[in-house]
Amino acid sequence: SREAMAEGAVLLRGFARAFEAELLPALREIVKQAPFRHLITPGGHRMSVAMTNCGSVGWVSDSTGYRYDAIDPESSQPWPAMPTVLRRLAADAASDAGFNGFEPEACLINRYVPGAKLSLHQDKDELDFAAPIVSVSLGLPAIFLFGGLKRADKPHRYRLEHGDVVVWGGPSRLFFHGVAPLADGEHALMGRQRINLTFRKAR
Ligand code: MD3
Ligand code: FE
Repeated sequence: SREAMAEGAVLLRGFARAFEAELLPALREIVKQAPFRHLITPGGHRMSVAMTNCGSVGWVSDSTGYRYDAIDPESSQPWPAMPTVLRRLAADAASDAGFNGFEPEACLINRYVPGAKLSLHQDKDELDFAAPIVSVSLGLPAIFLFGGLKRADKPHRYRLEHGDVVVWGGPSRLFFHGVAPLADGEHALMGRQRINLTFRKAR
């Protein structure tokens, strides 16, 4: 199904389920090479969400700021390559939402355990705001908070479940958003966690 969340934001419920059999083993391989870690924000806070990346660049945060980097600072090696199944999932979802030819460079992989959250923020570290962002939710459901261009805009709440894909383009690309503290639970395939993939063009 295809649902409009805001101008340019399209929710494709269950879209990733067709990719699951190839997707989950591919994610396991990435995490072996580049394990999840808790990044430190420039303000000195340890994020409750654990992160890793695949692709030619990855998003990192440390005391000096946020950036896209070709090298994983933990291993001093390039990030794992983006597997074909991830590229295909992102490109197929983008074209379903009206963005043809989406070729993401970066895939940020976020892991939430019960209680983990992501405070309201904007994604502004990319150079090309015309390119969409594609996000894939796996595992436990989460309440996604979706505001507006101003931090004070009251967020709408969406429950994102295993397999849901959202394509964010147009005006919504710069909207404030976040994730409410994850409720406890057990997912049949993913266990006691939520994994979110965000595919982006970084430069
Ligand atoms: C709306 N991740 O990594 S995905 C992030 O569930 C992030 O892990 C959340 O926000 C997560 O930056 C939300 C959905 C998402 C991603 C990027 C967006 C929504 C967005 C950029 C602009 C607007
Ligand atoms: Fe974000």
